[in-house]
Amino acid sequence: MLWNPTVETMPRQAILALQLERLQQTLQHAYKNIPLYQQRFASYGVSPEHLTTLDDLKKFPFTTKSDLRDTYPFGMFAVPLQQVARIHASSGTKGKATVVGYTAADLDNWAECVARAIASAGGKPGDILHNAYGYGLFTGGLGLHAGAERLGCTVVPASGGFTKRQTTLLQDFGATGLSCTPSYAVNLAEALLAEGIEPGQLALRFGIFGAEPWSEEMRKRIETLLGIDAVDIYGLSEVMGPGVAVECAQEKNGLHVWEDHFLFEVVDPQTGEAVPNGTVGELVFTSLTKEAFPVVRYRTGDLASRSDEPCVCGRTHAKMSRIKGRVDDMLIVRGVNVFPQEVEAELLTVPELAPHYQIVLAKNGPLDTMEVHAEWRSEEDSAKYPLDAFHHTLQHALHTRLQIAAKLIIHPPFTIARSEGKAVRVVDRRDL
Ligand code: DLL
Repeated sequence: MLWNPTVETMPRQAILALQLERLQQTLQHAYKNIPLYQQRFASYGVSPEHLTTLDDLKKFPFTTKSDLRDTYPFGMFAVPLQQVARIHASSGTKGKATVVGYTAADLDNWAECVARAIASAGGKPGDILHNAYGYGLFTGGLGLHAGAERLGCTVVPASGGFTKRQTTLLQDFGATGLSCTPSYAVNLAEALLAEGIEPGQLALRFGIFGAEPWSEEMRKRIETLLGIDAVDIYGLSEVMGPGVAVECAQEKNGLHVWEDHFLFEVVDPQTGEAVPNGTVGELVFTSLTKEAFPVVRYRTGDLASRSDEPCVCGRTHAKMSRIKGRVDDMLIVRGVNVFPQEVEAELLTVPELAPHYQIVLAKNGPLDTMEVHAEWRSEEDSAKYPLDAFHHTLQHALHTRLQIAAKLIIHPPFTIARSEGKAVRVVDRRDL
């Protein structure tokens, strides 16, 4: 179902015209009200008048996470604090939180984007959405909440954690949709199975999962475990929160970016130059309607490619691929680039392994060591295999895929720590 058919199927030419108009307004607004943009534009010798085509955006400087940290907490707000209706923050792993603000109109647009996203995932008015994204400074909980209400769903604001209570609520309230991180979806599915609840016994029909990277293999696992359609939703606090982009349940192949609110570029992370469609690079976003916290060419650190191919669902908004990894979570192990999702994809080709894993990096003298910790799905599965041969085969497959040798350790069921929000996939002890 399309929540806003007029906008979601707008002809490309109309989208581009709308983007140009809104981009000009955004640049003016940011330039006038945020000292960092004034200084930065000046040092590049540009001002908002220099933008007469969408392509002119390339003349403008990038904004980075460190710009947001340097102006902590409210230095990037473009309206007086009295007009800021809500604040969110992302904790980040390094240093200070990134603080973002929303006016009432921003919150309204956000709810619209998320309503479109839930509809794209297969939700409709009257659905019961069990929302297990964390509520609080994290944008996941309140973001999905407002969008679901806008769509006309009944929202169960479960938030993260207290898994036993969640499984009870899922059964008793008859949720038809589930929103949480993919790793928590697996956690919930296992908890349900442990209580003897099989997929299909619940009323669940669709899930809308994001906030962390996940692979196609993980999607298949979740769909089987819960008997649902699992759809990828993307977003980040700096740009808005969840709902910047979403897959459609029809294709499940790439995420439509709501281009009436966001303009996206894909650039080479090293040079900052645009890469061709289909080539993976760093996603860069410019907001087009935000009042409190406009961002111009914000470098997300997320790696994906772009596609302008028409989609069977009828939506005309361009697509980004699923996130392939982050510029900064690409592990460099003994000089080789390793993406945690590659490890996930290889492990999950083995049905007897649970969808939980952790990569541990350490030092042996000057040399990096890499361990991959995996887990059997059940005691019976672990008993099925002649351990040495299995180990050897899988370790070899990992080596071939990653181009680096890793020590594989397979643990008994339920030994790897379960996530309640964003999963911790990598433990890097090399600095210790
Ligand atoms: O994670 C917003 C969100 C909430 C998105 C709920 C989807 C669902 P932050 O905490 O600011 O915001 O983290 C943003 O999470 O830059 C990506 O690296 C990662 N991320 C978000 N969605 C996806 C996804 C929320 N679908 C950071 N696939 C982003 C892969 C994702 N990574």
